[in-house]
Amino acid sequence: ESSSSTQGDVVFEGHDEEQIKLMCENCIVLDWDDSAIGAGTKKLCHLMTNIEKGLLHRAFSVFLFNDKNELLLQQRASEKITFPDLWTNTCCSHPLCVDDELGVDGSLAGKVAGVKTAASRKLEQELGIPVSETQTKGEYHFLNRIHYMAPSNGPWGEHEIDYILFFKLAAGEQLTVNPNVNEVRDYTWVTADKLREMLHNPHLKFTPWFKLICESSLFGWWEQLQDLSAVENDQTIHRL
Ligand code: DMA
Ligand code: MN
Repeated sequence: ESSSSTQGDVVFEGHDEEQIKLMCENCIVLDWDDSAIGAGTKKLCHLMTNIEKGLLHRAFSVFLFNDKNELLLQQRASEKITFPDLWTNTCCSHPLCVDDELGVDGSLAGKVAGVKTAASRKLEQELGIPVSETQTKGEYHFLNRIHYMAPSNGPWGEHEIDYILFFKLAAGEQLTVNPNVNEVRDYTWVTADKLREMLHNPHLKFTPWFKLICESSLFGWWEQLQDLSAVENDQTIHRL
């Protein structure tokens, strides 16, 4: 779909131009076993009318921790078409339907490698964390995949197989954080106790996937941050 085809499109009325353009990106369309079966625009993949017919795509959620075991949270910009203004984990997005993000051989290891490439691309685009820093100052750990569906505002929603990635900054390292205001309204580093307090604050709103992950597994994983070997590389797709 070319960007000219988004002009005058009623579903984009009143939305931000930069975010409308991103709706032309090609997401990876999946069957329920997480095999790629095609490409679909971000727009197509996030319309509830398509999701209700079973359209499913690949996504990732990064949880980035510094060397004090604090997690970086972001508040989504008001410009975001889906889930604006909500607090969430460090960075979420979609690997695109291109060779270095698809995973060439269809193996889980290949798909994880593609998702990590996409994660570094988006950590730079959303939070201004240079790709060179995620490549050298810490390590990604693939934990598991979560299959979930969640409606957003208006005609929009999510239906994804979401790769959960922890990123751990190496001891003594620091990252450059310089948010893109079109993507990120605010950010903060939190301890587990601080996050628990935020989750109980009725004035703060969170994304549905972040709430699901907090309720199911985040705090347990967080306690094992020093050695994730017992919880990483889970082959099961968890249907939430
Ligand atoms: C989509 O995130 C991915 C998940 C796991 C919900 P997003 O809406 O932030 O994507 P993007 O940043 O590409 O708009
Ligand atoms: Mn999505």
